[in-house]
Amino acid sequence: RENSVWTQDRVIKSPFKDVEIPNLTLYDYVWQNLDRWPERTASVCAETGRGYTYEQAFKLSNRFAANLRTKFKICDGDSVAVMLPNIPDYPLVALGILAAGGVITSINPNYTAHEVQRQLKMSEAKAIVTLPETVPVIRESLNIAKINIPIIAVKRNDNPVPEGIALFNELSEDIHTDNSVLKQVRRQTNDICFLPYSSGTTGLPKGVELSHRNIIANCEQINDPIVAMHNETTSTHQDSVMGVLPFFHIYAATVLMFHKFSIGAKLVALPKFQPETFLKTIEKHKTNILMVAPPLILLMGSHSAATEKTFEHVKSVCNGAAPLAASDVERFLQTAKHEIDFRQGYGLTETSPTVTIGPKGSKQHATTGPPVGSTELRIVDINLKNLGPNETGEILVRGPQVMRGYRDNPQANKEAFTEDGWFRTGDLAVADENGIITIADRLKELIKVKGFQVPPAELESLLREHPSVNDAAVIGVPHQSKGEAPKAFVVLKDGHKCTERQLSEFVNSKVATYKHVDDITFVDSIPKSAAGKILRRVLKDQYC
Ligand code: 4UV
Repeated sequence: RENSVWTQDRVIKSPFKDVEIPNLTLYDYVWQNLDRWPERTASVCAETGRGYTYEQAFKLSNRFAANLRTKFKICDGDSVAVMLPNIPDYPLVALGILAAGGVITSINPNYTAHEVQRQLKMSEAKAIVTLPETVPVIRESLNIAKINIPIIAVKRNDNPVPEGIALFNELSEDIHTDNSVLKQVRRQTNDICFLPYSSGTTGLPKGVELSHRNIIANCEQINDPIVAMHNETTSTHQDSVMGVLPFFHIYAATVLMFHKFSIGAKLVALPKFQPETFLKTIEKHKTNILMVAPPLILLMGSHSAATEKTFEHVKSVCNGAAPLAASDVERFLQTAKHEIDFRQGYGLTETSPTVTIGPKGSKQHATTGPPVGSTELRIVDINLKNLGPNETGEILVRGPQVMRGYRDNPQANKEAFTEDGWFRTGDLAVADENGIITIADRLKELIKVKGFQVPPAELESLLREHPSVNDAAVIGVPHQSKGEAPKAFVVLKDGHKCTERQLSEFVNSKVATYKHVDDITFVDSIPKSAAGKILRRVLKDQYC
């Protein structure tokens, strides 16, 4: 099969079988095999052991769904925001929203009120599900946005719940719920079901419209026997999967939550990341499958508490979301000592997310493998002309997992797709004779800190809001443990004085910690093109 992946027109075809995409909603897809593992643990909290069986998860999320429709008037196509850490209830909340006919818009639980309000407004969320502890942030965000939507909290301990907040627990456990309202839900497989936010190649975060079919396609693509990391759930086996990547991000949402629920695995949710707890959880829950990003690979190979015993049950490890140093993988594999099937996946929020993944047993750790089933790639030069094997260019993608588009943003969609419908990733890569991809660089302005998106435009617009700032530009610079960190260049207004620290504090109070700007250089001017675009490459070459 190999060597036939390049067509005469220099399009790279997948070496894997085309996928069949069932004509279902994601909700029906995830539950379709429920009767094979009703008593198995679906999700469990790594900290408290609180969790649900598949049967319970199904029942509770359905009741929650019915109450979303009756008590909260959620209708087909309405967005419902989820701002939760990785708790075992997350998949129930998410699947409940889908069962109610809603669309999940996932929000980073560490966001500030300033960041939350923007997404609530843009997604037109009709309700938000969160923790009692986060209610004050949400109330502040609703105040800033001047909107009022109901807040539903997931109670997971004895912490007090603020007044006037409905509880997920009561809504999902109420046995008097009339589930027959769910018969009114009309959702088709091409309808939107998930609306995460991504800045794409340029600008501020935009709503990424993913359909039921997009995500189901991606689940089927990673089910290919040559690609799959899991083993079938049977009467004698259930994979234990580490839920450390944040569920709000597409990598974990599809690959950990929806996919792992569809195959009946046990999802171990880690609500608060701490290196020791993470490593102990792997050992205690006998993790078989680990989905991680580069900082975790680094940690697993270098932390003093990471030993052979920690990884005793680990069979497969997938890395993605940011570039990985081959030496970090080697160190991890040496620590684990036994044979581990390590692979990289590559993808984006806009592609549900998986575009390429290494096949089973691949030892090419620096590559991200060939395109998954039913997926075609092109590597192109700046004129969108197709390049051939071993030539570096931008990756374009076509496949059933590619988003419908950015919500209400025709301009961004025009830039994101070529005229003949290929999605532009903004990543630079090279493909070998067998269509195996190595990511070379990022062409787009996006910065990734620990694998999280940090859109420079967001930080630039905050910097420009400061009364002493005339102009600003932000670029990503290499960082040893985070991969990249933002660095700002600021032009002050004539006659104004302001310290780096004052500016940092001004910006950092409005954004989540991983977006913090702690490196600011004052300059006389920002290099720009004739059209006014910031010449980031010039800044990089000049200062880094
Ligand atoms: O939109 P996003 O935040 O999405 C992601 C998705 C990560 C995935 C997807 C499928 C997998 O199987 C998997 O293991 C991980 O992070 O950011 C998209 C950008 O992240 C960079 C690249 O610049 C994308 O445009 N990126 C994603 N995966 C890799 C990567 C990788 N393996 N190596 C280098 N950069």
